[in-house]
Amino acid sequence: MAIIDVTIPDIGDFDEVAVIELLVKAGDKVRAEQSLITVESDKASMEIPSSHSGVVKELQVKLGDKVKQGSVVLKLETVEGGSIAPAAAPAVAAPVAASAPAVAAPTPVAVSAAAVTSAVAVATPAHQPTAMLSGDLPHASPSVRKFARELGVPLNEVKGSGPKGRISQEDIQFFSRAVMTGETRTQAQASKAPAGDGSGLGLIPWPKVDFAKFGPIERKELGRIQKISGANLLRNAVMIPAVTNHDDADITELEAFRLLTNLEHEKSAKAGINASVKVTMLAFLIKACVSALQKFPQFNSSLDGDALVFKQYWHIGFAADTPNGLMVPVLKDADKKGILQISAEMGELAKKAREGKLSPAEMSGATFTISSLGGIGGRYFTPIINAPEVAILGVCKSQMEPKWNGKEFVPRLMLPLSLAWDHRVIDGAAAARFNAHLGHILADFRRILL
Ligand code: CAO
Repeated sequence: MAIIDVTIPDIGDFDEVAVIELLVKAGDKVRAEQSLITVESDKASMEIPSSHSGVVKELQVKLGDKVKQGSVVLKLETVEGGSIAPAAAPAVAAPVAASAPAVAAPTPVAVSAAAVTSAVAVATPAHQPTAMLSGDLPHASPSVRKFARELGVPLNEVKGSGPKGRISQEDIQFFSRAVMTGETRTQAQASKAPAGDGSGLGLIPWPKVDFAKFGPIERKELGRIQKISGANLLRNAVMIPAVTNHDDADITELEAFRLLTNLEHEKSAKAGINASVKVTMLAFLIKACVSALQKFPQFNSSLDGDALVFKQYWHIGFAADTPNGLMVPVLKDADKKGILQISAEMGELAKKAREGKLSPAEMSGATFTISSLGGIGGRYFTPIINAPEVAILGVCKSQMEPKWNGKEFVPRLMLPLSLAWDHRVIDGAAAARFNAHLGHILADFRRILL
């Protein structure tokens, strides 16, 4: 047994973040990886986990405190063998050296333009405020704060109806409903509206079924990433009027070029020349998407109230399947990088994602996302847009198909593309042109130089 300091780990690009929630108190028993506090910057909320199992001796932070990497969160009396073993806790980064301060990787709770949807979850609306960082934290209980975070509701924009403006769960529901429907509180209160009159969603309750009545069952809690992504997916699915255009791209020549490049790399590697990067189809897709995003800038924008924000940078998120759930690392400045660099960086980001070592910064700032199921299979699907982005490209497995060339059927390798887009920003003709441009580039990649 020993008393150690549990400190704030590497939290990416943020200098200082505010403590917005205390999840434990002195005397509490905690497990390694259990969340201790929630911190929030203007871009992200994350829970800071314990690096060891033990008993909390003394909290060293209070609500509203500003902390940074290395700040001591609490003093912990450890139990033997209670530290994080990398093998036992793949979702947690930074194995801890015996004499080093105890740190574990933070878990993003609401990272702007970050992790997980179909591709994506954990995205924050464009109007996500920087609130709660100063001393005047909105008055709300931890459970209400948690509820707000799950719905992506910015607490400082909610008017509390309780004593001294205290925010209740009902206030959060009103706020989220008002954002979706434009309804005022008075209308909402007056309306126990029947479905179909246009106010509110008017949904009937979720069915409650005693499954065990019909056969044996096993109940398993959702994982942390699933819980976070679920709330974000729901918001994105409900709030975005999304449409999907399906198309195919002829990648016969591009795939032949990719295979040849990889073969040459293998030969060079065997000859001792350092050329080990494996070029993937996704790297070409990222580059082709940047070309399409530059040609059709509204796809690289975000809605901000009644305005559109056009981004002059091209950061592409890509969905990565990991043991902890779906994550969306972001490849920054894809316009400035070549296929080899993109392939190498994607490989590193995907590895980090699988090991649970992505920092919030590595999951933030995407302007467009690609979700590729190409290595697995399928034909087409409708990905959910990662708000506040306005479009996402789904990619499935390429297949050899007979194509009519005007004289005869010839075998061509066809890549199925599914582009989902926000109809408030984009229209069907633009989406069809975007896909056509992608197809044009992928059919002959030299066109990207024109
Ligand atoms: N068509 C046919 N084959 C494809 C392909 C495509 N569109 N895309 C990839 N492949 C092949 C690759 O060539 C590779 O084959 P070899 O091993 O023979 O070279 C194999 O599939 C595996 O590729 P990969 O998946 O490892 O590599 P990638 O660059 O295509 O993808 C990554 C990387 C991180 C995106 C991927 O590993 C992954 O996690 N995909 C799942 C994403 C996901 O779940 N999206 C759905 C979100 S909705 O819930």
